[in-house]
Formats: sequence, C-alpha cells, structure tokens
Amino acid sequence: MPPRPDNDCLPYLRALSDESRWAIVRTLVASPEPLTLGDLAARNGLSDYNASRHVRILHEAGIVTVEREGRFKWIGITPGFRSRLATSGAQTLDLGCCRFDFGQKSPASRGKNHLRQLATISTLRPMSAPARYLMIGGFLGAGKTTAVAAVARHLAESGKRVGLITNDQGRELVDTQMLRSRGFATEEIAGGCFCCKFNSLVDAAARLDADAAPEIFIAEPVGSCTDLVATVTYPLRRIYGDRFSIAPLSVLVDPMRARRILGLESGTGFSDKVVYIYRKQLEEADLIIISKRDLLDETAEAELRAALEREFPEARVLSVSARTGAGMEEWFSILESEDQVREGAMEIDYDTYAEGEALLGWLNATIEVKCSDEIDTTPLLQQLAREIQQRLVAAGAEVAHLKMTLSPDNAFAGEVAVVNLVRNDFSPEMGQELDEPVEGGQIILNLRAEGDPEQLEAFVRESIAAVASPDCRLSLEHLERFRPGRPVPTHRDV
Ligand SMILES: Nc1nc2c(ncn2[C@@H]2O[C@H](COP(=O)(O)OP(=O)(O)OP(=O)(O)O)[C@@H](O)[C@H]2O)c(=O)[nH]1
Ligand SMILES: [Mg+2]
Repeated sequence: MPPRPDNDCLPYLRALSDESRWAIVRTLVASPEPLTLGDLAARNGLSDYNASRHVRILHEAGIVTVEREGRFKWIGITPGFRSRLATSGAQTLDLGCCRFDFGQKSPASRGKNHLRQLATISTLRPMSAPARYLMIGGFLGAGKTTAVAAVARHLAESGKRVGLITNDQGRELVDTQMLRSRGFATEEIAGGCFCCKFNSLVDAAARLDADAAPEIFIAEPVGSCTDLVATVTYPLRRIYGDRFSIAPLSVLVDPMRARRILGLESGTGFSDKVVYIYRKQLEEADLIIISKRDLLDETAEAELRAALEREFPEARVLSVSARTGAGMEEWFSILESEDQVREGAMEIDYDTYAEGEALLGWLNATIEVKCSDEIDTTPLLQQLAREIQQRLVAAGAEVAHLKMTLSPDNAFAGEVAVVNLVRNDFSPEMGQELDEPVEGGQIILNLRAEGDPEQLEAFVRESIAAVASPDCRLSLEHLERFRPGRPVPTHRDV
C-alpha cells in the first residue's frame, strides 16, 4: 500500500473506517439485490438508528444508494463503488491507493483498528498532534446547539474530523438527536454539568476518539451551568495538557434575553438568583458571542455590544448569526487559531449558584404519535408548543427553553422536525421541518422553565390531551422532571 493515499480515496477510506460500516458494505456487496434499512440493521446486529446513521455516512461518501418506497428505504451499492470491486476470486476492493479483501470478516483481523488507522493516515494528521477542544456555553436557549452545528459543519467542510459532546441534567436530549441527525459523531453526558461529570467528559472524548478519531472536540455545556473555566478547562489544561489544545471559552447570549437582563429593554424574565448564573457565565467568558444577530437592528446591536463591553471588559464581544452566517468567519478564525490564555478562576458563591439552578424546573418526555392517516408534523408540533406556552404564561413561569423533535417511524437519520420556544412572549419556531407527511413517530420534549417541576408536568400532560384527537393519538411514553441538584465539581483549579 502506498504511504500516502491519493485524494480520490479519502472519502471512501473515511466512510469505511468503522467496523459497522464495513459490515454493512460487506453485507450489501454479498447481496444480489438492495436491502431495506431494517434488514441491514438486523443482519448486522445494529439498532435502526445506528444503521441509519451509518448508511447516511456511506451515502454521502458515494458508496451506497438509497431508494425510498413508501415507508421503506432500500439500500444498495452505487455503480461507481461496485466498479472498484474486482471479481477475481475473492472480492477485492481496489481504491487505487490501497486494496481490501471483502472475503475477510473485517480488516480488524489484521490488527484491531486497522481501518481507523487508515482513516487517520488518510487525513495525514500526525498521531501525536493534540486534539483541539472548543467549549460553546451560554444560557438556556442562547443558540448553542445551532452554533455548534454551524462550527462543526464549517470544520468538516475544511476537512477536519469533528466530535461533539452534549450535556444535560437529564437524558433523552433534543440536542443530541438534532446534532446526530446532521450526521455528526455525538456523545451525550447526562445527569449533571461538565464540572461535576469531568471524568465522563474525558470518557466521552475517548469514546469519540475510538469511533471517529476527531481532531476537534466541541462541547456544549448545560445552559444553567457556570464556573466552567475553573472546573473544566483549567483541569483539562493541567491534566491533559499534551492531549488537548484549548480554544478560548465562547459564551453565547440571545440578544433579546441579554437586552432585558442588562436593562436595555423591559419584558418577561427570571428572578435574581437565575440572573446571577447568567451574569457569572458572562464574567468567565473569553468571547461573548451575541447570537441571532439577524433578529436585531443595527442600533439595538450596537447598544447591546457597548453594554456587554462595559460590564464584562475582560471579554471580546462578537456578534453572529448562525442562521445567516453573518459574523461567523471571524469567530471561526479565533476558534481555529487561538488558545485560551486567561489565568485565575472567577469568584463565585456556590450557594447562590445552587439556589438559582434549583429555581429552574427541568422536564424531559417522550411521546408516541400514531395517526390514522398521514399528517403534516409542523402544525402538530407548533400547536403542542403553543398549548404549553399558554399555560406557562398564565402561571407566570418564564420559559428558558422548550424544544421538541419529532422523528418519524422508520426515519432515515437526518429526518427530524424541531420546534423551539425561548421566551414566554415569543412564538414557537420551527428549526427544521420534515419534507413529507407521516403517520406516526416519536416526540422528544425538553422543557426548562422557572417553575415547579410538578406544575410543568401538569402543563405537559394537559397540552398533550388538548392536541390529541381520535385520528391522531399522542401517548406519553416516559416523563422525568426535577430541579437540578447542587453542583459539586470533580476538580476546581483556582
Ligand atoms: N433567528 C435566529 N434564531 C436562531 C439562531 N441561532 C439559533 N436560533 C434559534 O434559537 C433557538 C434556540 O437555539 P438552540 O441552538 O437550541 O439553543 P441552545 O443554547 O442550544 O439551547 P439549550 O441547549 O436548551 O440551552 C432555536 O429556535 C434556534 O433556531 C440565529 O442565528 N438566528
Ligand atoms: Mg442546546
């Protein structure tokens, strides 16, 4: 095998650098006809979700075809990829840069991780180069996940391998679902902030490393967490200084929420102890990123920028829109080229922090949708969000973020509808819509609001009942709700 694969090879090598994808391709190569996604999953011992995720990557690399027929998706080998399969005796895949024997169960028999090593070689990254670690924080609903997806896409398009880490107090996260739906390798850390799950954070990075060998990790901390520099980035620098190079900490602010908290406009908001957390997040930021710039006019943006610079003089303030791309280049360039240089932890009162967190009710639920006919999912999600919103408004419980995804039954990875609500006096917004009507699927609902979790549960149950009909049944499959516990960091470097 030549030491440097030619560029033609790289998409194939990257896509094949995974045991499950190798197994899928081997199954398809051996089959005279295309196979359904469900069949492929069953034959390879994969969940439907994972099979779907792998097929999407193989599809993007031009290795497999995907034909939709009613509720089924048929997967086959593309003519281009098949033409690389020589038919002499054992089935040999000739990529030009290297040859594989498809007669083997997997190249792992020639040494574990052989394929991954090939992929690593293919990107010509020296094995010793430290991985880059980016953390994109900010209060609930600030636009973190949208920004993480935009940064990850930018990096992937410039040829970098990216691994994402989501974090929440609970499980079943809309964010994880959304980022995986975009095809990114994503690990989820549930049950507390990164600060208090430091070892899980390192383990998640190791799992991603084994699966996708990322050159860049992007971590999104829980939106109600702060003190991340002292409890996460300093310990990472101290313990794993040779493994990670750490970018400046970005903290996003939703411009409307920030204008209210900084007293530039009036409107619904949170109580003082929640605002304490919000301000502490900004105090430790290296970069304060005004997100959703497309929602602001120039005067309001300049006013907000000036107020942030005045109150948080240690941070650089940028203003971006992940939706339109405005201002993103400057941020990308800092994230790619600069290291965190700040020293010393901020002062923080953990009692006030814990009390502020405990004022926020947290609710995660999954809801099965079964309709007698095909329905458009956008009005369904919007109506459910509006029902919950009305009840929150009536109770004076300010929403921090209500987000829901709906994935259709038999969905192909990437097919997911998303709706969000980030303020009581805003409208629920579709972040992503489905192309086609569906008969059923699963809703994941994440609600974070300043209110009693029991009351939030009642609101969600009532709203489900209000939206359900004899033609379209909504059944609550699982629900958890709680107030976040006191943060107890694993490390705190001052
Ligand atoms: N107009 C506009 N909306 C945006 C932009 N970025 C994000 N949003 C919207 O803001 C809402 C919240 O976005 P997320 O990315 O989920 O926010 P988050 O900070 O990850 O939220 P949590 O994880 O719950 O804390 C969604 O409705 C997004 O579509 C933007 O650049 N412009
Ligand atoms: Mg998020």
